[in-house]
Amino acid sequence: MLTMKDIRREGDPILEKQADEVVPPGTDEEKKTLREMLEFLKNSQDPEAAIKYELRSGIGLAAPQIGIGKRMIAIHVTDHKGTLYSFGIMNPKIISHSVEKTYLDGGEGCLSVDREIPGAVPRYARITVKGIDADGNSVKLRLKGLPSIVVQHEIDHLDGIMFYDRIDNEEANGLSPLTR
Ligand code: LHY
Ligand code: NI
Repeated sequence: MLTMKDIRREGDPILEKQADEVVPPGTDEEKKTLREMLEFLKNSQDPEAAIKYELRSGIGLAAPQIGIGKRMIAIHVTDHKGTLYSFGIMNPKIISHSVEKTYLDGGEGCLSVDREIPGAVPRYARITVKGIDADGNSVKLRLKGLPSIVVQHEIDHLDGIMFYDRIDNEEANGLSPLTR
């Protein structure tokens, strides 16, 4: 099982690289990795497991963060309405997005960054993402709110981009924030 020991921290070169596409539908090992990433997020949000394994609570994870330079992300997050978005996707691609942008009120954090970095990170308010799930099936998802922001944060990791690279308080000034 994955723990904080497996999480690469800022400064690790793998977090600065472009991750490789997974060859569809993904090998059994790649599918297993994706399931383990999702399991890590679930454990991190389970109060007992989090204490037992000393996990920092997380809602999203990208494969490069566990040292695997492949295009795979996992999300386990509840939106403002209480709907759970829990999935792993290989080769996630934003195929369309809103013109409207937003930012997370209070800024973003990162499991690979052990310090607080204030600042607003402009993100698309709504996105449509396609990719392949952990069973090897094609998926297409329409997302808004927190799930949309998390997916954009995770896809950035696949392109070697950290949230602080995108902090732009001036742009955010003209946007309406998303409150958690
Ligand atoms: N995980 C962050 C986490 O706290 C994701 C995140 C994204 C937090 C956006 C806040 C805003 O679970 C990661 O850093 N994954 O890359
Ligand atoms: Ni991150």
